Amino acid sequence: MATLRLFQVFLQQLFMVVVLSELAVDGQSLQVGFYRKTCPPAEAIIRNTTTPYILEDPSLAAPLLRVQFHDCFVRGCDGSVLLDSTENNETEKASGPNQSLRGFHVIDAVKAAVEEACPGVVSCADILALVVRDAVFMLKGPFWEVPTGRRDGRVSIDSEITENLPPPSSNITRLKTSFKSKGLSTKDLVVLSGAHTIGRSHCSIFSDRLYNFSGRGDTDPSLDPKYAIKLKKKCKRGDVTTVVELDPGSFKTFNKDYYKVVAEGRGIFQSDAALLDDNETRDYVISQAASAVSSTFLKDFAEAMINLGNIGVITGTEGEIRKRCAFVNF
Ligand code: HEM
Ligand SMILES: *[C@@H]1O[C@H](CO)[C@@H](O)[C@H](O)[C@H]1NC(C)=O
Ligand SMILES: *[C@@H]1O[C@H](CO)[C@@H](O)[C@H](O)[C@H]1NC(C)=O
Ligand SMILES: *[C@@H]1O[C@H](CO)[C@@H](O)[C@H](O)[C@H]1NC(C)=O
Ligand SMILES: *[C@@H]1O[C@H](CO)[C@@H](O)[C@H](O)[C@H]1NC(C)=O
Ligand SMILES: *[C@@H]1O[C@H](CO)[C@@H](O)[C@H](O)[C@H]1NC(C)=O
Ligand SMILES: CC(=O)N[C@H]1CO[C@H](CO)[C@@H](O)[C@@H]1O
Repeated sequence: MATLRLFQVFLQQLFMVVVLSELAVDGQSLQVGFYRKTCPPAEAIIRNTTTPYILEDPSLAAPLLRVQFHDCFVRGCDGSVLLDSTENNETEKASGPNQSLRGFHVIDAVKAAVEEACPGVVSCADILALVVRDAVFMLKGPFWEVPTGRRDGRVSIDSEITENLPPPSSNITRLKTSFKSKGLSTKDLVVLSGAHTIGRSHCSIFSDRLYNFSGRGDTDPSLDPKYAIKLKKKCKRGDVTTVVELDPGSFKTFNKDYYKVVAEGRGIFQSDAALLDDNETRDYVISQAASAVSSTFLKDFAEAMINLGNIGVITGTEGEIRKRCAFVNF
C-alpha cells in the first residue's frame, strides 16, 4: 500500500515537473493573441490597413510573402529584412532591387497605424507575419492564426543572404539541406514552394535554363520543350526587365495549380523542377497535381507558414520593438 502511494506521489511530481518545464519553454515561444492585453486592436488595425493596399494591387501579396521567407531564413524572423541600409551598413534589403523584394511601404504604413494606437508595443517582425497572412487570405489562400511575440533584431547584413537563401539553381539535396538547417522538414519544403502559385520572376533569373544551361548554349532538358519555346519568346537573351508569371493564369490566386505546373515540367526555377527528384517531394507534387477539390494544400500551407514563422525568433527582453520598421531604435 505504502509503495503504491509513494509511486503515486512520484508520478504526481513527475507530472508537475513536466508541466512546469513546458510552461517555462512556453514563456520563450510565440503565442496566438500575444497582444490581446497590451494592444487589443492590433490585429484589426493591421488587417484594416493592409486590405486597401491589396485590393488596389493584388500583385503586392506575392512580394510580401517572399519578404517573410527572406526575413525568416536570414537571422530568423526578426524583421532584419525590413531595415534600410545606412552609411556603414549594406542591409539585406540592399539586395532588394536585384532580388526584387517589394511591398515595404505597406509594412511601414501598417506600423505607423499600429504605433498610433499602441506606441512601442507591436514588433515589426510580427507585423510582417500578420500582413502576409492577411494578404494571402485576400488572394483566396488559407487563413491561419499567427503566433506572435517576436521581437525585432538590430542587425541586418547584405552578405548574409547568399549563405542563407538557397539560389534558384538549387538541386533537391541543397534545398533539403537548406530547409533542414532552418529546422524545416522536407514536407515544409515542398509545401512552402507552393508559394510560387502567386507572383512572378524576372527572366534574367532563369535565362540560363533557356539559353546556356550547361555552358554549351543548350536548354535545360528538364524543362518541357514546348514551354521552353514559349518562354524564349517572352524572355530574350540578356533581358533583365521582363517578368513572367510563376503559375501562369493564376498568379493572383493562391491555389494548388503550382503543383500541376511543376508536374508538367513547367516550373520556372530549377528549384521548382527539383521537387520531382526526391520521392517524398515528388509524391506530394503528383498527388496535389492530381487531386480535385479535396486538396490538402491550403491546410498544409497554413501549417508550414507557422513553422516558417517560428525560425530563430527572439522573444522576451531580447532585441527591441522598433519604432519604425526600416530603422533600429536609437
Ligand atoms: C525553395 C526555395 C526557393 C527558391 C530557390 C526561391 C526563389 C525565388 C526566386 C528567384 C524568385 C523570383 C524573384 C524575381 O525575379 O523577382 C521567387 C519569387 C517568389 N518566391 Fe520564391 N523561392 C523559394 C522558396 C520560396 C518560399 C518558401 C516562399 C514563401 C513561403 C517563396 C515565395 C515567393 C513568391 C511569392 C515569389 C513571387 C514574388 C513576386 O511576385 O515579386 N519562395 N522565388
Ligand atoms: C476595422 O474595420 C472594420 C470594418 O470596416 C471595423 O468594423 C473595425 O472597427 C475596424 N477596426 C479597427 C481597429 O480599425
Ligand atoms: C552594421 O554592421 C556591423 C558589422 O558588420 C554590425 O555589427 C552592426 O550590427 C550592423 N548594424 C546594423 C544596423 O545592421
Ligand atoms: C547539388 O548541389 C550541391 C551544391 O550546390 C552540389 O555540391 C552537389 O554535387 C549537387 N548534387 C547533385 C546530385 O547534383
Ligand atoms: C555560356 O556559358 C559558358 C560557361 O559558363 C560561358 O563561357 C559562355 O560565355 C556562355 N555563353 C553565353 C552566350 O552567355
Ligand atoms: C523513398 O525511396 C526509398 C528507397 O527507394 C524508400 O526506402 C523510402 O521509403 C521512400 N520514401 C518515400 C517517402 O516514399
Ligand atoms: C549583389 C548584386 O547582385 N548586385 C547586382 C545588382 O544588379 C546590378 C545591375 O544589374 C549589378 O551590377 C550588381 O552587381
